[in-house]
Amino acid sequence: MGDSASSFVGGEKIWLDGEFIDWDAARVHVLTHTLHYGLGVFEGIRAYQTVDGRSAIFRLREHVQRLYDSAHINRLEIPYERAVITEAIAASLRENHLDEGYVRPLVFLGDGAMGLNPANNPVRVAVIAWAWGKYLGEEGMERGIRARVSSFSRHHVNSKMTLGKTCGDYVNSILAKRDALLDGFDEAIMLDPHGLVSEATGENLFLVRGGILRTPSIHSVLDGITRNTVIKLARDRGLEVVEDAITRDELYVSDEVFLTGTAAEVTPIREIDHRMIGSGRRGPVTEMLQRAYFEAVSGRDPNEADWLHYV
Ligand code: PPE
Repeated sequence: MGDSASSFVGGEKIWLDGEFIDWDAARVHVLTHTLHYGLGVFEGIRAYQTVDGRSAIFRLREHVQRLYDSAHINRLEIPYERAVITEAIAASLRENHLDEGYVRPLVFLGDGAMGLNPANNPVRVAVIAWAWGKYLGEEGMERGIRARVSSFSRHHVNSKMTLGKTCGDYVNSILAKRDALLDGFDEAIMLDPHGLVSEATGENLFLVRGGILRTPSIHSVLDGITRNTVIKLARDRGLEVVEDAITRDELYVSDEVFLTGTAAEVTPIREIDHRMIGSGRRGPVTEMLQRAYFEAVSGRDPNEADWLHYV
């Protein structure tokens, strides 16, 4: 996960089941159901310092909505009102004195019964905030990263259910990511079971070809909030955006390819499967959208003030 993941620094407080407790006290029993079978859901949210010095969470409403949607898809009932979770997310930044940071709400099944019918296991919620630098490295943001198409397929839509951000689904991502890193790449791009391009291990994918922005439709990918953001920013700037089926070889002949995600933000790809993409460096459309993205998250874009939730 880039160099940022290895330099993890713990914070002060974690919100667990309704209250803030000391960071080191937020531990769970080994019978925690989600630990065994992966049925849990989570979010990844970023807060940025804005131009006026205040800190703002980017698209908090949409992230909270997706958390509840993910839970609903998996038949997990979150035992708190949305307003409580929303406030816990903002408070987690304040409690840990973070002006900028990443927030991870996690809904998981606690201990109780083992086996595949977790009828009475408690649904537990944690909200954890920490400082997280550039997901794919500072250098990658400017130069672009090197990716490979993974030999692992993305889940079939009727197995993963792509609108849910489900813990266990990430085993698939970890398999692809670790192999890509071991083989000297920065990230893996995954194909769906039909062989069409879906997304990277924790990011959506876009390409630019003939001046048109193209991205796989949400039938095999997470409905990324950064993806949605970039589509709007691009359209507002007069770019045509098509949500479509994309083949592997189309990646190779694109002028530009980039990834989007809360953690990865907008990260250019300069090479895929040992083939140079475009000119082999961050392209002009990617750079323009990257700039537009950082203007939006930092409150410099007055058109997108609605997307900010001040901490
Ligand atoms: N696809 C996947 C599979 C995915 O996990 C993410 C987010 C995205 C697309 C982009 O979605 P959005 O963040 O709404 O634009 N991945 C999160 C987890 C990263 C991690 O390593 O943990 C994230 O970016 O927060």
